[in-house]
Amino acid sequence: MSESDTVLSALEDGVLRLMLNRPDKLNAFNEEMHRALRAGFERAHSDSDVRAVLLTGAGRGFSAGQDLGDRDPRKGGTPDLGHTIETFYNPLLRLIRSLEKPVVCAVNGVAAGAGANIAFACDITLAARSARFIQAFAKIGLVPDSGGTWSLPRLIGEARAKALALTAEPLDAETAANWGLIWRAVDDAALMEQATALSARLAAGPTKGFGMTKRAIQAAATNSLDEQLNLERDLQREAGRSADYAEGVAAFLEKRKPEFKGR
Ligand code: T3D
Repeated sequence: MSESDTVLSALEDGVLRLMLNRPDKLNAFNEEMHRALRAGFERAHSDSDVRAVLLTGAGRGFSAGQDLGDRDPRKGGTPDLGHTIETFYNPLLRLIRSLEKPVVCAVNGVAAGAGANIAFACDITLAARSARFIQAFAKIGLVPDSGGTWSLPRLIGEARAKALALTAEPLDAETAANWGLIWRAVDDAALMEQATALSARLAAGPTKGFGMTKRAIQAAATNSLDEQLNLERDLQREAGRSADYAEGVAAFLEKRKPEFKGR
């Protein structure tokens, strides 16, 4: 368990499970939850026993984004939202994207505002069939954050990105999967079992190779083909020197299951 109850954290079989835990607020982010989630991802970076992360939410929602109770304009003053973005959301997004270990996201219910875009930033996102994704920013006069204006057009194209962002219409999980925003929509009752099995499988895999694969795919967003080919050469050179590569090939030749150590 982490120090804060707002994110429940547990490490099992190489999987660090991080569960957003403010269910009465649909896991909306207050400062404590921001800090606890960041601590979870910082641990994932530094702890070699962590070989995959599973992010999910407690209760009927995944996350409703920023806690608007902390933004009540009737209490006076004008908030500096750029400060929150700089202090919390941007570092979180960078931690998720730069983690050289797989991040699985199990969207157990509604994902709105930053909650939706955090789910889209994870490496493999599964969603319960009943879940919905909402770019709720438009309803309160804000701009999509947490990488939404970057990930949405890349994943689904400008036309769909703009329509989702400007209308804030909910998108069901099945359509999100068909459009390529997430990997798969699964039956509600099967979500956690499938997400846990997938995370465990990834945690038992060649972590170094996974990390470099993630880095390469992300780099393709800004690289030319030549730059990408050179990157693949360099990463393959590094992967070829890993203990997991030697184990993978030996296991193939010996017709047995490989035992990857993540090195
Ligand atoms: O501010 C900054 O730092 C900048 C960063 C911004 C990032 C953002 O994420 S901005 C977007 C903020 N989020 C929203 O605008 C979404 C607000 N919520 C909703 O629109 C709806 O709750 C949902 C569509 C997500 C779900 O609707 P529904 O009908 O299933 O549930 P509900 O009844 O609206 O919510 C259940 C409870 O959760 C309710 O509390 P109550 O009445 O039972 O005591 C509701 O107030 C609370 N809740 C839901 N979302 C938030 C929230 N409380 C605080 N903040 C929320 N974002």
